[in-house]
Amino acid sequence: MRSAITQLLHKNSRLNHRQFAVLIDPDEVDIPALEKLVSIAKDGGVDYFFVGGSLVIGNFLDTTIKYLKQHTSIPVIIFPGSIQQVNPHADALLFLSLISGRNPELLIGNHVLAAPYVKKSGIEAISTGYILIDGGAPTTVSYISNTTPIPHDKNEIAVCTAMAGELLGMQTIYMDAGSGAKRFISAEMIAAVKKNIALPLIVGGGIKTPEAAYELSNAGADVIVVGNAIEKDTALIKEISFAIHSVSV
Ligand code: 1GP
Repeated sequence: MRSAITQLLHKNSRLNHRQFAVLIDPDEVDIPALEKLVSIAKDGGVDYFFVGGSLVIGNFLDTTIKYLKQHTSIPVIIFPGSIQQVNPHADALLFLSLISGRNPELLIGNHVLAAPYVKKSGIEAISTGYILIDGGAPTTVSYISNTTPIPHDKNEIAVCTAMAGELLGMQTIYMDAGSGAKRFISAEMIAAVKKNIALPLIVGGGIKTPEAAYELSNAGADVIVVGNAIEKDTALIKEISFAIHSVSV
């Protein structure tokens, strides 16, 4: 099983090199939009493309992944909302277990169904403890997953959940307020989680400005994920990337 991206995440986390992932929802792009994204992302020093979503309706996922692979050397990582989003052309796949929830299908059920396809495809699977945090309003992911996010101010629940993920052998933790969240995860919660685990920490949901990206990177997020805000304004890529990469710890 390949492990290049997992190793890269761990190395950058050890070295305190903050990283930036642009999340692409395949339902929201076409070829001209991808062309523009790729050209700005190359200039802007984007570290990863995440591709996927809780609900992907169209059939542009495969084209999106292939386009990104053909036109950039930026690693493409699938952030799957369902088994249907497993695709062998990406560099890696976040093999997510929704550990903040108590829905057995998203803790282990879907994984059993996906495992043979993932193994057969040879894609790098990054075991990821996925933790949903309340972002001020129900999001697609909280509705679709049928789980209750951890309350915004309950840092200790987030810390214990992340520690459990680490003890279970997961390779990274992804704390998410959900796409389009009204408020992003607090810097205090991120700092508390970071202090208690030695895994790369991915953070996303509702991050719309370079200031927010800086604050959360500075608090300990190894990878900042931005989707919605960039869909609305691609030019934000450069400013957010600059903010994240200017954090020195
Ligand atoms: C959602 O973490 C991602 O799962 C990104 O969220 O679209 O709000 O940036 P946004």
